[in-house]
Amino acid sequence: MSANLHREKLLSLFEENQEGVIFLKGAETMYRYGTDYEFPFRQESNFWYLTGVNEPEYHAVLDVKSGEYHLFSPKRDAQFAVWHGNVRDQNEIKEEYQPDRLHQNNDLLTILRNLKPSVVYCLDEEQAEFIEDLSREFTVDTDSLRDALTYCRCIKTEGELDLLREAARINNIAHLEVMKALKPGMYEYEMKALFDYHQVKNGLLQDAYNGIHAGGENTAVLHYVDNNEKINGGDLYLVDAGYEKEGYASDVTRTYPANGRFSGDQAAIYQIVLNTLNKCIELVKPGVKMEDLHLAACRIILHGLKELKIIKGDVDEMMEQNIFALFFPHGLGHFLGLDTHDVGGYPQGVERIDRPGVRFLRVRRELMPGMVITIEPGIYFIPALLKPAFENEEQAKYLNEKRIKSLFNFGGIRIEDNLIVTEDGYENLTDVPKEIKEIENVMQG
Ligand SMILES: [Mn+2]
Repeated sequence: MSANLHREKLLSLFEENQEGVIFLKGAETMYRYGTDYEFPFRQESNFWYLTGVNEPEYHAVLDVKSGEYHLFSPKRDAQFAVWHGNVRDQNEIKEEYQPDRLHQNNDLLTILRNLKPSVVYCLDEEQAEFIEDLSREFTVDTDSLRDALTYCRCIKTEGELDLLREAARINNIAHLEVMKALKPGMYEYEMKALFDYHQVKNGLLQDAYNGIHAGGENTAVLHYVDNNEKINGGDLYLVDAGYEKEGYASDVTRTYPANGRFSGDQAAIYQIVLNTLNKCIELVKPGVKMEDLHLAACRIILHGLKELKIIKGDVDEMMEQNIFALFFPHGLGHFLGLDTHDVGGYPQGVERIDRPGVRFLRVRRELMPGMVITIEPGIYFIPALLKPAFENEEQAKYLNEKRIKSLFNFGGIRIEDNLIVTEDGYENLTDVPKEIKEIENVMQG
C-alpha cells in the first residue's frame, strides 16, 4: 500500500493550519463479550490507509508543519512472545513501516508536548477523549479530519487500484468455482465453504463482509446470512460475497438456477436485471450522477416487468408512483475500497433523497476518475412489500396481482459488478459469467 502518498494527500488539505497535528489511534484487539476469544484482527480503515499497519495497538501522529510522521508501537514483553510469537525490535518495525520517527506508545504524551500543537485533529469523539485523558492541555478538533480523510479515500491512487484489481482477480476465481460446483440438494453452507476455500487457497484471508449464500425464497432477503438451508432443483441460488486484499474489498453478486438451466420466468426476469446492469455500466463515466444511474435502472426494470405483464400502465406514471421500489428496493451501487460500503457517498451538505428505493442509495454525487463503484440492480418478489401494495389504491392499479402472487416463492435476482471510473468511461474488474448462455454452459460443464 502507498501509505506515504496517502499521508501527503491528507497533509496537503491541512496547509492552512501549520501549528496543528493529526492524531490517529489504531484499532485494538476485540474480544467476544467478557471472554478471551479474540476476533480476527482487522485494522480500522483510516488508520490502515495512512500507515499500512495492520496490527493492534499502534498510534500515529502527523505534524502538519514539518510533515513528519510519528508512529507509536505497543511495548511487548517476553510473555507476549510466548503466546503470540516473535517480538520484533524497534529497528525491524521501523524498517517495515518507514515512519520518520518510531516511538513506543507510552511516549505519546512527551512527543505531543514537544510538538506543542495549537490543535490536535481527531477522527471522532472517542479518539478526542483519548487525547484529553492523556492531558487536558491540548485543544482537540473533531470537525475536519474525518471529512478530509473521506475526501482522500474517494479517489484511489494507482497503488490502491492495483490492490482492488488483485482482490477482484481472486474473487472472480472463487465466484466461478462455486458456479461450477452447484448441484440441487446442496446446502447453502456448502456453497459458502467452497467459496471461502477458494479465497483462502488464493491468499485472501479476510472476508470483506458477511457473505450471502441464499437458495430459493432466501434470495429475496436482501441481507440473508443464515446460509443454512437446502438449495433445491428449480430454485435460484444467489451469492453476494467477497474477500479483501490488504484491506481492499471485492463485492460481487451472481444469481443462477440450482439445476444449471433457467426456467422461462427465471430467464425472462434474469434478462431484465442483466440488461439493467449492462446499460448502467455503459453509462458510467466522469460527470455522471449516481442518482441518475439509479433512476435509469428503475426505468429499465419497469419496462421489462411491463413486457412480462407483471405490471401494467404508463411507465412515466409508474416512475412517479415509485412502483420500481416494490421490486427493486435498494440502491443501485456504492463506493468500494478499504470498506465494502466505502466512504464518501454523501459529501457534506448533500442529503439523501427521501423517495422509496432511492433513499437507500449510498452514493449521491458525480463520478470522477479514480472512484471505484459497484453496480448492482435487482428484482425481488418480497411478499412483505407487495401485499400492502395490493391494498394501496395508487399502486394496486399498476400491479397484475394474480401474476405477482404466482411469483411469491420466486425469490430474487441481483447481479453486481465492480468498476473503476476512468477518464473516458470505466474499467470493469468483475469477470464472472453473467450471460444466460455462458452460465448454463459453465454449470453443465
Ligand atoms: Mn454491494
